[in-house]
Amino acid sequence: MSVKTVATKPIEGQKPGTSGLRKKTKVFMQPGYLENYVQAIIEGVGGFAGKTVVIGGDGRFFNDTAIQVIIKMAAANGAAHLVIGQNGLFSTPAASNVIRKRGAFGGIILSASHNPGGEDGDFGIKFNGSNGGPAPENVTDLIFAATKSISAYKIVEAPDVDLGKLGTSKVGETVIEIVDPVVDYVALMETLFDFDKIAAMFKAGFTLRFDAMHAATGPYAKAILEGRLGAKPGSVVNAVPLPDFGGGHPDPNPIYAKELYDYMASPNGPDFGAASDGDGDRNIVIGRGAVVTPSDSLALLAANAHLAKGYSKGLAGVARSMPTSGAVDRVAAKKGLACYETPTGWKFFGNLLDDGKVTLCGEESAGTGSDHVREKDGLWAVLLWLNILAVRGESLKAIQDSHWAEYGRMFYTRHDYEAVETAAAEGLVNRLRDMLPTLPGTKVGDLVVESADDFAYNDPVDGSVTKKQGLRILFKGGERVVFRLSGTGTEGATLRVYLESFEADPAKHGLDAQVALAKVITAADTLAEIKARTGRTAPDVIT
Ligand code: VG1
Ligand code: CO
Repeated sequence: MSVKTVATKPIEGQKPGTSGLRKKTKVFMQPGYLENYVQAIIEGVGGFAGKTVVIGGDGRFFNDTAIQVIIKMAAANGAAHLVIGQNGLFSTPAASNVIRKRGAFGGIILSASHNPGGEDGDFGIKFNGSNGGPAPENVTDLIFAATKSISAYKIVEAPDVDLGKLGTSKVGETVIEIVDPVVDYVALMETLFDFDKIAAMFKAGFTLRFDAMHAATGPYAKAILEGRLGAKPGSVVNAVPLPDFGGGHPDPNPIYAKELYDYMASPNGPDFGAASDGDGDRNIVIGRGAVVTPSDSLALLAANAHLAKGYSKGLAGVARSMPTSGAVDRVAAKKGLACYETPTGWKFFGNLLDDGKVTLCGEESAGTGSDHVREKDGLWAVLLWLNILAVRGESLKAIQDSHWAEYGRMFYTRHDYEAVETAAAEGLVNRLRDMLPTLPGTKVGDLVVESADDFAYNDPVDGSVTKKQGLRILFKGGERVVFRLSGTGTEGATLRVYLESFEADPAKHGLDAQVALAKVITAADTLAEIKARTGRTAPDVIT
C-alpha cells in the first residue's frame, strides 16, 4: 500500500470558534480542499495513529465521495480502525452514541445540518471527541491553526471501499468496519423509554406523522415508530434519505416544513406531528391545535421527564443556550434544579453533561437532548414526548396549557435576516456593542432598558472563558432582545434577533407571539436600526 504525500497550501474558510467547516458543496469539491481540511483535523486532534474513528454523515450530495477520501487519509495517517455507517450514513446523535459505545478516539461527521444539500447546496464536516460531542474550543482552535499552517496531506492509493456491504475489510493496515447505523441507536432508546406504554397508546388509536424531510432520521424513525412502537405504516413520511433531500430544505421550521404544519392544522390531522433536520439532531413537535416552541419544549420536557423510565430518578440539572427563552429557568427554580446558561452551540453543554451537572439541555433552534449522547437528538425528543403523552393520557395542547397556567408563558420568537451583506451586519452589531454601556435607563418606545451586555461564558468545569457570544438587552418588564450573527451560514452574514417577554395571566396565553411581542420587536429595530442597516423590510425567517 503506497502512501502519497501531497504538497498543499493553507486553506481559507474555517471561522475560528466554530465546531467544523460549512461551505458550499462546490467549495469542498475543489481539488485538495476537502483533503486539506481533513488533514488539518487529523493534525489538530493530535494524529490518528493507532486510533479508532467513527465516520458517517447525513447522506447529502458528496457524502460518499468525501468518505472514500477520509478513509484513505485516515489509513495513510495510521488509524487502526474505522467504524463507518452503512452507505456512509449516520445521524449526528447516532454517531455520537457509537463513538461512546465503542470507546472511540472520536468521529468525523459529515453534515451541514439544516442547510440545503445538493451540488449547489451546502456541505460540512466536523470532528467529535471521545465523549461523543463536538470538539471543544481548545481543539477547534488547534484545527483552525492547522488549516493555516498545513503544507502537505497524506493519502493512500487504494480502491474504494464498498460502503453498502456490512462487515470488516482492510485498507492497508487499517480495519474498516461497516455497521448498521440504526441498531445501536434503537437499543439505546429502549433503555430510556417505556416502549410498551407508547405502543399501547398507538394500539388504542393514537395517530402521528413524523416528517424525516428525506434526511438522516428516516431509517431510525421507520424502525422505531412504525417497526417497534406500532405507529400505522406510512406515519413516517419522506423517510428515504436523498442526496438533495428531495429538493427541500431540511430545517423543520414553519417555512420549510410547511406541509407538516398545514397537515397538523387540517381537520384530518393526526394527534401528534414531528420533524427533524438534515442530520437528525433537531426536532419540532406539534400537537392538535398546539405548536410547541423549542424553548417551551425544553421547559415542558424538564417538567415531565421523570415520567419516562430513563429519567425516573429526576434530573441533575438543566442547561440552555443564552438566546433560548427563560421558560426552563422557571421549571428549574420551582423544582430546585441548577440551571446553566451557555453560549450557542452544543459543544458548550459537553462539560456540564460529562461532569454530571445537568441531565437535560436545549437550544431555541429546535435542539433538545440529554446525557444519553453528547449531541442534541431529534428522535430522542420525539420519543420522550410520546412517553410523556402515553403516561399522562392528555393531549399535547392540554399539557402545554396547564404548564403555562402553572409557570406562566414566555412568549418567544426569533427573526432571521439571511445573506445580509457581511459589512452591514458586522457594522450593526459593532455599533450596538459600543452602545451597550450607555443603554441602561434608556427609554425605547414604551420600554426602558434595565441592563445590556455582550454575553461571556465562564465554564464552571474547566474554567475557560468564551467572550462575545451575543448582545443581550434586558428591559425593566423582563422583556429581552438578543442579537447575534450566525456561525453556520454559508452566504454573507445571518443576523439573528431573539425576542421574548413573560406573561403570567392565563387569559393572555392564547395570543399570537408576534402580537404579544410587538413592542419588543419595535424596540429591537429602534435600537439596532435593522431595517435601515440591512435594507430589509422584514425578516426572511420567523420561528
Ligand atoms: C445554529 C443554531 C444553534 C445550533 C447550530 C448547529 O447556529 O442557532 O443553536 O447549535 O446552528 O445546529 P448559528 O450559529 O447559525 O446560530 V445543527 O442542527 O447544525 O448541528
Ligand atoms: Co442539525
